[in-house]
Amino acid sequence: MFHHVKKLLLLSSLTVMSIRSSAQEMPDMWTTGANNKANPNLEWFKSAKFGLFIHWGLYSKLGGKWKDSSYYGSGEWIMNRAKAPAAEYAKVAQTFNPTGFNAEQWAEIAKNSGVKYLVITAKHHEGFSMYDSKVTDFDIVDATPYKKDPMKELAAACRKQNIQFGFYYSQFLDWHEPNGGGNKWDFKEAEKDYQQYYRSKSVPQLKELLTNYGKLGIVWFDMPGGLTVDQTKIMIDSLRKLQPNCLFSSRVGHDLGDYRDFGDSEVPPTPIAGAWESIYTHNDSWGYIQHDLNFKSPRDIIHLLSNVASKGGNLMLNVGPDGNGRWPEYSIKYLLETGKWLKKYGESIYGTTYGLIPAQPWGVTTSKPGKLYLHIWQQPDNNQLKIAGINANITSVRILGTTQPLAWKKIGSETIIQLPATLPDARNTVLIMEYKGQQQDLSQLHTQTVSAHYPEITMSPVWAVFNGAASTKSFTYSHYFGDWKHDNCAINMTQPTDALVFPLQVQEAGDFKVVLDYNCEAGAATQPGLVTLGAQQLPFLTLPTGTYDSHQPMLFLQHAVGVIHIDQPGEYNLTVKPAKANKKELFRLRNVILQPLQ
Ligand code: H79
Repeated sequence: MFHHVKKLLLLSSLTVMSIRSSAQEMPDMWTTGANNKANPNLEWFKSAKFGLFIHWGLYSKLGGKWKDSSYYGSGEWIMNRAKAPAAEYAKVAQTFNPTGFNAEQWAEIAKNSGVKYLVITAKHHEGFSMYDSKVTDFDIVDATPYKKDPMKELAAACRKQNIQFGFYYSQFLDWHEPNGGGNKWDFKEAEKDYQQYYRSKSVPQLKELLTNYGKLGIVWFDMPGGLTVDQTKIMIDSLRKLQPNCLFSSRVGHDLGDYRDFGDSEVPPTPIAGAWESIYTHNDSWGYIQHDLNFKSPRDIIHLLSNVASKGGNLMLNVGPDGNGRWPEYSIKYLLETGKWLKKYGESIYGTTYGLIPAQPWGVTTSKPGKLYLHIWQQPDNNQLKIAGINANITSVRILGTTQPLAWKKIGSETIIQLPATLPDARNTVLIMEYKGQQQDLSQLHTQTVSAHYPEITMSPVWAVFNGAASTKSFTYSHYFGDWKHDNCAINMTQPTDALVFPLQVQEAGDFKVVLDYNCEAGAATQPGLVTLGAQQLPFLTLPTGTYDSHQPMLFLQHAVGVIHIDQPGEYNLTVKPAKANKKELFRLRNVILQPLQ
């Protein structure tokens, strides 16, 4: 006999379910927020949704090798990591001759990849200027055999393709200059005059970029430092005069940017209003590394793009051309493949905002007035999409790009859409649901949909209700160097009262294996924990995975703790908590995974 699972009376209808009042603030070690001012210049940016980032500099010529050593991780940091003397590193310029660079071709690939804006490194932390600068001789025209300004051509080629063009500029770090931030292996920290650096290089160069390359969409600042709020304001004002419509990224510092950037390779856990951007690189490095072949697949890119869009943001994806000016073959191939997907399904990305219903076992949603786009990443095994919470009057449901209506019906609060046995795109087929009237914004709803028709249901604690001291924290760490990962975990669970409660909307009865995905330090291992659903209890002991250190991979264990049975569809609460008062926090819980058992 299975225990009968009691329905939760509290959660008797969708409208009274717990809805997050405001999006969660993400702690981050280098991101600052934006100024939140109303800004008409943000309109193009907010509807663009997909941008291309390009890291290109002397590090691209090195390709991840300095002397006899190969480096992994962020290739544009190679000078810093090798502590290469500035004078010696500067000699790389003497052989930097990117004859393979073809602005027209770059812009054409960008166009066919479906990006609406392009941001390229004018100067990264290494201090080398990839454009014709009068401020220094350490630039591509004066210091290399190439002798030409590739940025002039690229700016023109992008405009021809109707792509907004922008520059990345590292305004504080400059390992080539005695007064620039960061190089302490050649220059004494105590002797640095950052003001002098801003006055003599940074600001004059930013002025060149804002003067000589036509209308810029964005100046993408990175790594603020050395300036007070007032000094930053003065700098921004002096630059804005040159191009009042140009957007500045939030990494200009002190919350003075026009839109918000998250950390490198970070997507916020919950939908967020306003203008913001996630940045990712195609492989592990931003700058070209010859031996870095860990490229994201077209499916990965399409999922990343639709996931970011479903939360209301832009994705700017990076490619690292080599020292000859050629893009990695996989980057060309997979970006063009993404572009093909966008040709068909772009309506569900461009000009959209976050989805009005929460993430589903099958995928995510994006929206426009009167339209909900359903991004199907995972087809249910019964070919029926069952969705709770659609309260608008549906007028039609179609596969995007076809005129063939899909059959749908409403049963209670659920909408059931009949899918064809095979979807046209196994990576992400998008349905368009058109409706009249208002659709309630349920994007912050805590409830997790559980269905037996998917291989597994993954639930982040970000959506749990936190009792006692339990809370959530974003853990940041890298595998190699600068290839940041970010995982939100539940923390501070030491007492049975520090419980996580996951409100579930279960669509089908069944047995489910409960798998806890967590990190646990050795000292916290073997502590007793408990998963409960009604009267059912799954006791477990924590297992060690290793410590957390931002410069080490954070290891997670997928620990199967038992089976629960659900008698009938409905609303339930699943809780995870310490079984007794423990000395240490139970673990850092990243996900609760439910696997339907056959
Ligand atoms: O251009 C790419 C990166 O090179 C750049 N942002 C993206 C778009 C970036 N620069 N710095 N960071 C990202 C943050 C780096 C922080 C750290 Fe470190 C580098 C932490 C560990 C290594 C600096 C050096 C702080 C500690 C050691």
